[in-house]
Amino acid sequence: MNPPKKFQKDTVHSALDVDGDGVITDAELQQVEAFEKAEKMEAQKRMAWVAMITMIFFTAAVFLPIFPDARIAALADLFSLFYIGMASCVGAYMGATAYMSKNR
Ligand SMILES: [Ca+2]
Repeated sequence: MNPPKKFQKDTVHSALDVDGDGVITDAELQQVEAFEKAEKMEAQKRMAWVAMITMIFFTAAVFLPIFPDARIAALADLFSLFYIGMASCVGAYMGATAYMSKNR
């Protein structure tokens, strides 16, 4: 039988030893994986919120009198792309969340 594997001193993987006892167990690896998954989901949620808030603020800003009509007309094509991009970010988040909760 092979001897147990050892990590070098101060390895970059020492964060995987959650309880700090010097042994990286399968349970600890699963725990770290779950943490990373939760972190990723949190980042995606934040992205969706930022996209939604940006759309709202942008729409409000365009209606302010400081925004000249000529500029709105010139940027009309860009505006629709902006809304499609932001809305698809929100939609993708909602779709991914619904898909993940279905497969649980
Ligand atoms: Ca440990």
